[in-house]
Amino acid sequence: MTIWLATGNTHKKQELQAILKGHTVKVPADAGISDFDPEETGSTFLDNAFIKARALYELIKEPVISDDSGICVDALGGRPGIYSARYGSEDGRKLSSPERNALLIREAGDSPLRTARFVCAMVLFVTEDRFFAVQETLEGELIREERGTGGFGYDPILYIPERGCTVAELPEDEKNSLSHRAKAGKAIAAILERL
Ligand code: ITT
Repeated sequence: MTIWLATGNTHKKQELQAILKGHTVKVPADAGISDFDPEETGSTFLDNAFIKARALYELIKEPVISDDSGICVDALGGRPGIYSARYGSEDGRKLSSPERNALLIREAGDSPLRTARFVCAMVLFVTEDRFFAVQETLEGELIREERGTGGFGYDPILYIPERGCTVAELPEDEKNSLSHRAKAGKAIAAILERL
C-alpha cells in the first residue's frame, strides 16, 4: 500500500523505503507540500512523532507514519535526545552533521562513560481514532572521531561493538536490518499486514 511518511528528511525516506519493502513510501513533497515542518513541541520522541503524524494526516487523510529520532549520550545525561536535529544551533544557524558530531565529541570529553544509543519513535496514524506507536533503540558507544561515510547524521560517531564498526561503516542493507529505524519499521510493517 501507499504509506505517507511525515518527514522532510530524504535519508529517512530512503531507509524506510528499503525497510518497508512491498509498500510505496511517499513524502509530503510528493503531494506538492513543500513546506511540511510542524513545530516539534513535545517533550519525548513519541510526543513529537505524534505531532508529525497527525499534522500530515490532517493534510492527506490517508495512513501516515512518522519517525522522530536522535542520539542519547549517557555521559551527557541522555542529551541531545529529542534536540538532536537542533543540537548546537542555539544561535539560530543549523550546524552541519560534521560540526554537530565534533561538538558532541567535544562535549562528552574524556568521560569514561561512552555508552550511547540511537532512538526511533514511530507512529502509524490510520485514522483520527486508530493509531499505533513503537519506540526502538540501537545501542552503541560514542567514539572520539568520525569513522565511515555511509548513512547520515550521527552515524559516523556511534560505534557498534558487536559489528566492530560505526554505523556509517556498515553496508546500507546491514544498517537497514539492525538499526533503531529498522526495528521500529518492521514492527509497523507487521501492523500494516493486519490492517
Ligand atoms: P523530520 O523531523 O522532518 O522527520 P529531522 O531530520 O528534523 O526530520 P528529527 O526531528 O527526528 O528529524 O531529528 C533527528 C536527528 O537525529 C536528525 O537530524 C539526524 O541527524 C539524527 N538522526 C536520526 N536518525 C539517524 C540515524 O539513523 N543515523 C544518524 N543520525 C540520525
